[in-house]
Amino acid sequence: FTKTNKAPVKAKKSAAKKPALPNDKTGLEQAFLHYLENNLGRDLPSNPEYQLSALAYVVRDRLMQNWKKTWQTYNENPTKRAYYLSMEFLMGRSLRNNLLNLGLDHPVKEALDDLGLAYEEIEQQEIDAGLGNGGLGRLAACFVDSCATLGLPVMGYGLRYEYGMFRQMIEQGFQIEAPDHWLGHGDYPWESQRREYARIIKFGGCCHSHEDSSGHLKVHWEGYEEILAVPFDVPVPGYKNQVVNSLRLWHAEAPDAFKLSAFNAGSYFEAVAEKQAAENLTMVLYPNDSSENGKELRLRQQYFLVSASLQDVVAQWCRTKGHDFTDFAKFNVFQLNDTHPSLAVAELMRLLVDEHHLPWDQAWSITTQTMAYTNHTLLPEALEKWSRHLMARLLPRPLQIIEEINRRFLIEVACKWPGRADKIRELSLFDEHGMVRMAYLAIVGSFSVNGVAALHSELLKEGLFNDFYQLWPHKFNNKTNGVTQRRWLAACNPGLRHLITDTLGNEDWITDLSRLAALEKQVGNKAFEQAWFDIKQANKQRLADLIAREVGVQVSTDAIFDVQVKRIHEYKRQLLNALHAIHLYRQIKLGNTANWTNRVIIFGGKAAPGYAMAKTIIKLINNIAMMVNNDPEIGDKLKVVFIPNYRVSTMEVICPAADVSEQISTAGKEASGTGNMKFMMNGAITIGTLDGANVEIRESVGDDNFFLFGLRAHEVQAKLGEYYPQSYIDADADLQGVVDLLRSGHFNPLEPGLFDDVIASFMAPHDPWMTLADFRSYVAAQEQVAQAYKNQQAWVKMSIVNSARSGMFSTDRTMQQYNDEIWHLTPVNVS
Ligand code: B1H
Repeated sequence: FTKTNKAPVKAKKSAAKKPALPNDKTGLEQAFLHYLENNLGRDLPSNPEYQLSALAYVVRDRLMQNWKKTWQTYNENPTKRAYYLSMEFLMGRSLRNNLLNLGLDHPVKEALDDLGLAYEEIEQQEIDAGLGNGGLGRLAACFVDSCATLGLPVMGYGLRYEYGMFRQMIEQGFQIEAPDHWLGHGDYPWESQRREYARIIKFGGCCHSHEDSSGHLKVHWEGYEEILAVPFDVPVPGYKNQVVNSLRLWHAEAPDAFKLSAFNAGSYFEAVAEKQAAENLTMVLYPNDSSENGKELRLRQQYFLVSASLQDVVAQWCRTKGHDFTDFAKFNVFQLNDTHPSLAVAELMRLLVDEHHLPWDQAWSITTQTMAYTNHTLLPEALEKWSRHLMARLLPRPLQIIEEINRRFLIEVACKWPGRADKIRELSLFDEHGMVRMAYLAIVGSFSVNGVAALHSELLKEGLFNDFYQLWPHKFNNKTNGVTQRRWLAACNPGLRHLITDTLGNEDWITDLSRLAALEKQVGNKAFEQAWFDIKQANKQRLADLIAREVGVQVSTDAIFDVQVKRIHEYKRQLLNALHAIHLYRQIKLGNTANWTNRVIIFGGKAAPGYAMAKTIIKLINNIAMMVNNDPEIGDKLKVVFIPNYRVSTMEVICPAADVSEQISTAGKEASGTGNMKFMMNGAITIGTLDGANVEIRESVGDDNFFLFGLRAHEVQAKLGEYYPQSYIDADADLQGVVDLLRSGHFNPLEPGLFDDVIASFMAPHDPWMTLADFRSYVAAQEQVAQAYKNQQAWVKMSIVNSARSGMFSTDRTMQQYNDEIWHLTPVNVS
């Protein structure tokens, strides 16, 4: 090594002059072999894991170039930036997506071909980054993809869990959880550690206040323990625009000085144990979708994310602007992904007031101009509350700040509703049990509050947040979710990608999904319709192979592929689908098979490990499957399969292959749904209730291209308290038959009583999901599905229309709206 102490300016210039890395077949081949041989010390043919590593390094080099350029562009044009704070980023695999966005997919395949290697086999080696539970986490991943593609200066902030979403195995029909040590399999090629940006996070201790020399009250947070937050950056490339944004994931470590005194005092064992405890903070993702568990470690994780991220942004600010925060809100905006990061409101106040000595009012004005909150659920059990006691012990200073925010807020409430003690009680940030209502904190501290689908946003204003809506109507808005068509169409459905591109004459739809509308002109074009059909059949074969491999069941691609994949939750009503499976089984056994359409009912999804009912529903589905699939009399008329370990990479095989998309939640319960959009884009027809974004999907495709059933949200609401499940059974012989069969123990001959709780749940008058109320209309809608599928041409037409009208469900549209109506960022041009 020669020591170079050149001035940085010069170094930067020479870096800028560096020739671009070769992106042609030969250049890529050489780069690949270079990494395989020199970095990994392997020769061809090596095993595919090494091939993946080598290929990832090749791609990483090319991302790095653009990453640096993007940073330079941002630094040279200091404009407003947005920060997406989220406890979850469900990224899945990155290789294919990165290749697509860099425009390297074709040359890389050619290069590998040349070397006698199969790209498809190599990419299978990549482990999903499962740093999320479901829709909320995957939405964050789609958002950052779209922001990079739009050239928006948006950075994601999250946690680098060492264990992501658990791996689900099915044994004897039961869900078994195994740890997902996704980082333990070697290094993660897409991250770069950035220790120079590490921050200290405080926990515990207590607060003391004293007057400073000018008579102002100053608060000191003392006696706390410190944990180090170390950032790992993951590149997020835009589509062929040279933009590479960052996803910054924080990892917890014990600082070097940690418990040094304890070590020195001879408490070696205790000190090591405590060090380990510090590092546990980011060890594991909490696997609860849509329910809160109130665990101390979860609160620690939330504060850790929020404090590290805000310190990072504030430090960056101070590097260029010193301690002048006048324009802070003009240059920074934080989007809170649900209430999980809502402590950001208190933490920004703390940083501004305690550490940068701003007066409260100025700090509050800045905070309430920089925070924006997205709500993702109306379910009461998912609304976060944290006990004041826990907060007092863990976060004494943020708690004090929340108390002060509340004191001032309640004065505002009293002015709006004089003499209304009930309003004070109902709107207070602290409930009657001394719990902090995190959603209220988020609303009070934000200038924007949005829901994630039109219906959901309306229900927020009418119900849950009505009082806040009356106080601040201008804060409330809707941003209907979307999905990125790069991953969810272009990358996962290459057959359709090529047909669409050939038909439209260009790939503009990859960055402007509304262009798909032009596909509708092809309806009636026999050759196009045939090609459309053939692609679906090929995709169904790919899924049939996966099912054969993972479930051991042979399914025919001539049958309807009827798919429900999502988290297992009572409100999503996998149970309704299971009852329908029993109904079909029973009809076959009764010989009522005139005009029959063969069907494969496909389930997938994880149950939270502590959610007993959801786990029993999985077991029920598997028991039904066992009975149905092994009965020769049933044959291909009906198959039921439960695909284990549903995750992003399995959805990439499933959604291009679905004929029917099951979106059957109890109306008013699913905030939006995003799986519904992936299916639609890939030409599946939805059978669904008027819930979440289904409403908008149906408006887009028209009621001829959507199978609607079930109670409406207001009907569900109106029925509460006078819902009698037995009356539906009395009025419906089919339902009676289904329930009797289930009760008889037909599906659990060796496990008596196993499904008693499930049966009791849908028989209870207080069943909030009203499963039986929708049974008849669901079966009727499914009969329409079966009849419609018989007319292949009409079905293909519906399929084309669904895809053609999916334009508005791109996250490119969603992000454009966030930007136009909330963030107001200027897009950059990197070149
Ligand atoms: C959604 C969650 C969620 N809503 C708590 N709420 C969690 C709540 O770990 N936790 O504690 C995790 C997740 N997830 C989903 O968000 C909605 O149910 C979907 O309808 C929606 O499409 C999705 C994205 O907006």
